[in-house]
Amino acid sequence: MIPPPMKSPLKRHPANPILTARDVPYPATLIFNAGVCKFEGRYACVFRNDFGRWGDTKFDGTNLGLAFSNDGVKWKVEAKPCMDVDKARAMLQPLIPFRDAHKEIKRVYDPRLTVLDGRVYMCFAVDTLHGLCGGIAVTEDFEHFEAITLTEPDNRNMVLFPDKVGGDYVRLDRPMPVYSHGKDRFDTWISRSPDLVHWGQSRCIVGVEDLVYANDKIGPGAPPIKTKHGWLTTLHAVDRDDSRGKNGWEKKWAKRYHAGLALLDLHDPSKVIAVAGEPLLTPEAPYETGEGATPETDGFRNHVIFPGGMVLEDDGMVKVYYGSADTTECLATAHVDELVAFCLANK
Ligand code: BMA
Repeated sequence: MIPPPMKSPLKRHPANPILTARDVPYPATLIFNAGVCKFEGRYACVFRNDFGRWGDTKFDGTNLGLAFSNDGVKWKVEAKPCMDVDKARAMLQPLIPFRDAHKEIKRVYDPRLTVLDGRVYMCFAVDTLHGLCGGIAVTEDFEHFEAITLTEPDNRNMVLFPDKVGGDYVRLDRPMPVYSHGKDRFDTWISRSPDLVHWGQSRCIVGVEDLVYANDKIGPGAPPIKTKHGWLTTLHAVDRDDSRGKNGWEKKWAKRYHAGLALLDLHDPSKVIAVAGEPLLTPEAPYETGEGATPETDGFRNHVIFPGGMVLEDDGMVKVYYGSADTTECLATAHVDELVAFCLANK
């Protein structure tokens, strides 16, 4: 008899949501999809802030806020965002030399942080007049950012590995092939680079069909962590049900986003060792589903869990940070060995 799939070991933190618009000292409405890392003795968090009127889906803008923490749970938000659209345009202008970045770049969002060789690399999505791109920038102080590369459209949800593999930088991303698929149906890809600028050897490593709980699209979540069993990496995995009705601020929201988990070979991460057979986290808590619909719980898009940060502590505990209902930032934890076992249960 086949044993039933192991349940996810991940536990929601009792302090959830750990970061909301109320913690932010400038106009802020939706605080979510943050990148989190440990850098110079403290936790750093760069979060997405879509600001406007509560309940109104027409936003005034998006910027990236910055917060620090000593324990990874309680955060102090800095007085100003670390990136807004004007700063992003100036930063990205060298990468689009024959176009005017002020016209070209519409917004920058969904930051992911990777510490590599003592510096912080930030991957982010960029909406441009000519499509959705993925960018990588580097910083040492979260104030000065230097842009390194920008993908062709359409691609986003890029995450960088925290170590080189076989001398190359490695990233996961999610290209968006609309011509061949004609609809949402996106998968997780891997690419390598000798210098962070030139990317290639691209392979699709996990397809939607590999996750029984996804029927729409899947892609990277947080940057992977290194374990002795392989690279452990979160995914976002979407199941769509068009019979779902109003579910948040929009008239209709048919998608549900789960967190998934995969284990990739340490020496060749294009080889997938295992993909967990059940979601790592599925929307259940009121701040994820919008149940109760208080202003705090009725999210912009309910039933969305989007992992964006993963921190491995010295004692083996793993902190997984995730955007909840595209409205707040949350935390869940488990031991790394339990996470690996959860993945391998489906091997
Ligand atoms: C995607 C992106 C994410 C967001 C998700 C759910 O298309 O915009 O930033 O979390 O949808 O709304």
